[in-house]
Amino acid sequence: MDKQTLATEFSQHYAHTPALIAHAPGRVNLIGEHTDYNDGFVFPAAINFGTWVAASKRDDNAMVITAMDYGNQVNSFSLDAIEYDESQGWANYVRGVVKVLQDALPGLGGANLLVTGNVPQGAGLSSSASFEIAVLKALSALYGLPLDGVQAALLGQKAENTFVGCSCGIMDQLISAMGKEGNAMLLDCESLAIEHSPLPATHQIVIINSNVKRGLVDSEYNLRREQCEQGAAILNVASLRQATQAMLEEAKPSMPEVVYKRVKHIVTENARTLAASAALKTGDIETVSKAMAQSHISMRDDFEITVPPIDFLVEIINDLIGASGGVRMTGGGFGGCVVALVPTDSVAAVKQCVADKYYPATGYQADVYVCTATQGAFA
Ligand code: GAF
Repeated sequence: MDKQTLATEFSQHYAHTPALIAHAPGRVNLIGEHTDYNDGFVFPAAINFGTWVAASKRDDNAMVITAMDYGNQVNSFSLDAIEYDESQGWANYVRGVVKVLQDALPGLGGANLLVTGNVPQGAGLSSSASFEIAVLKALSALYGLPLDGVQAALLGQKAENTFVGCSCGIMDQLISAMGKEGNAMLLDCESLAIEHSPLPATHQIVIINSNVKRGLVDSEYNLRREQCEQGAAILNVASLRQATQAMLEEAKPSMPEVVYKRVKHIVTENARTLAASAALKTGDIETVSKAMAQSHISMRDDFEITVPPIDFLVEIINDLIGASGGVRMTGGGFGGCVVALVPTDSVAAVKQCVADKYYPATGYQADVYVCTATQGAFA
């Protein structure tokens, strides 16, 4: 959606022009899965799919939101009483961020919002984080509230944890707020230190949507988090960031097998994330390739968050590109997308391979997006 079209739509809904338009991107995670809420490392990039929010001030205490992608449904509430709305699930992302923003910073007033986006939903590309960050950007700009990218991300995460009910980590909100064009971002989820890292000009980010859908809240995501916390408690560490392979092997006899496997994934995934991000810097694609392949196997066998159609996509793309690129599931899991780093001259072959093999083997139709890494949220 271009800004002009959104502004025109806004005028039709609210009978005046918007004061501003904010945008926040979705993300793809190249490697480092479920490590964020264990204080570990992740390596995502912001992508050229996102959420747009057009906004104007109101002179009362009401928030009025029109969702273009839900048949122009309207949800409104007073800043004085923000409750969870069972009837319009999408509205709770706005209600949640407004509540935490209001608690964190004084000066917020009512607003009219018009929202639209093109991040595929339930696909592991962070449509909800992009929605949260776009609303936070729009409202903080509208009311001149001093909210930087890291604070916005922390508020978005808090809204999701405390209001929406998903115990997500910080990765999605932080990359949506802080992404840099042409770069992936190595994020230390303990210190929140960020290192932008240019993506190689020789490769493209190709995302293959399996179209196997599974909402995070409904999935086993929260259970994985609990199992990681159980592992940290058994190992007597504050978070699995401190766990090592040696500690894990020593504690193995006193650990339920499932917890052992979850911890093993986190410990090895942190190491792979650091190895892959360092290798990408020096153009060592073979190491990146290996790390992504092992990451997928670990998500499949130890963290148990992949599904057969996703495993199939990874297998056929891996067979095709080998060590010239990398491929793995991306995001929370239980469906969603595969991310591949593909040499530019192999992109057409990857598309063809998916078109030829995926539907006959699985009964699902895939969508393929050749993406660019974009800048984070702006207003
Ligand atoms: C989801 C969560 F929102 C993130 O915080 C992260 O844990 C991810 O799943 C898995 O790496 O996107």
